[in-house]
Amino acid sequence: MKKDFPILERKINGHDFVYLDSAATSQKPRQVIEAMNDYYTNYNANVHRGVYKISEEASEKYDDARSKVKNFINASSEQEIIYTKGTTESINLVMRSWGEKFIKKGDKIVTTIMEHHSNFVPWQQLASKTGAIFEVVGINKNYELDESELERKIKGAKLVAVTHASNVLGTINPVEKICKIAHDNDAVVLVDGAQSIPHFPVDVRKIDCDFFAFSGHKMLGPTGIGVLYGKKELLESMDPFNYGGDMISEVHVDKSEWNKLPYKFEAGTPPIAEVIGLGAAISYLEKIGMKKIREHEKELTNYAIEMLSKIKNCKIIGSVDVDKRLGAITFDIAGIHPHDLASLLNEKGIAIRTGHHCAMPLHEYLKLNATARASFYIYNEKKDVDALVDSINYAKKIFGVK
Ligand code: C6P
Repeated sequence: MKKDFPILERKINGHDFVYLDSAATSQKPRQVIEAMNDYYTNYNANVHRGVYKISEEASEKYDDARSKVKNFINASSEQEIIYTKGTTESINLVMRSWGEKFIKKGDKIVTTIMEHHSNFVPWQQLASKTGAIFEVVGINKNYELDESELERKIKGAKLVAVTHASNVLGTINPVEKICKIAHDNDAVVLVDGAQSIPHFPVDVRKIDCDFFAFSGHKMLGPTGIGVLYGKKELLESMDPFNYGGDMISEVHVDKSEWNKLPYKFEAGTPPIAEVIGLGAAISYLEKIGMKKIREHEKELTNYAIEMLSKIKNCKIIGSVDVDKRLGAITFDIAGIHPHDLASLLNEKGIAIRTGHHCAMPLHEYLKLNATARASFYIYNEKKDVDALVDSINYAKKIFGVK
């Protein structure tokens, strides 16, 4: 499969390229690159506007991608699939179009300490603007959400915003159970699926979430395209996010009327090549099978945890139970700053991420300044883990750390 990813054939600093930063963005297979190239080369035209051949071809491919997304997450209808720029924009859309309309002073918004800033800051800001109560659920010693705190805080909540899987801890949250508790309390649930959808099967109807947000670029697709899934009745109750072309059905000097779903939320010319690229990415993932992808990553994660645990003074910040986590492994090597470690790994052709991974509240909670993170995807192999471990040991030698 690695041969489908041209970038992985590169040499970096004279070494084979070992890409361990797929939680930040995944690499793209030829099939996705070629689908986008084909659009620009052979049928570049705006969609839903022209009655000429290439515009019809572009519209057909564009619409086909929405149907692929709908089937991929098992939504009820294509009207529930809104294209956005990515997870961040999807969540901001909900904050502005649903939150600003329905959240009032004294209402309770519940989120968690393991959120990415994208699913934390919008709610913190909405609470501060409206006078709503902002509650944050903590984690236990196994790096899982504290369930009793969660149940207590959800009581009386109007919105629960929770990540499906943490980009730092790798923890997979029991979102189905959270939706059940939240709905028993009449709360709306938004699930941040940025880190889950690339790695295992997602069924939004089984989860029963009200909103589900994700990005194309972490699931083999291009940047600049993401999705907001929302239950139809909720989307219908919301105001538009942006105003302009395509999102209207009628415009008069004194008033306008909105287009039907999903177009009500898609103002302006959409990112057509990116939508087509996302469709190709979904086809690629489906051809392999999401269950098979999960199995491969579980095996790799297990191996990585086993090998990293053998390194003296290497602390894994996350659960060691692979059934409950993803292959994004955050760790700390006592005595080496993560940035220094990453620079040395780069010399060996290995790419990892360091810093707070856009999860500062979690780092503060865990009393950590910065951490290192290696994250795996379908194209990684055990030999990539071996290269990582060998290079960490090399870095320890260079820095004189035991
Ligand atoms: N996390 C990481 O290295 P965007 O940037 O909109 O595509 O995705 C934001 C986002 C939201 N939620 C979670 C759980 C995420 O992990 C991310 C993106 C990357 O961890 C880049 S900061």
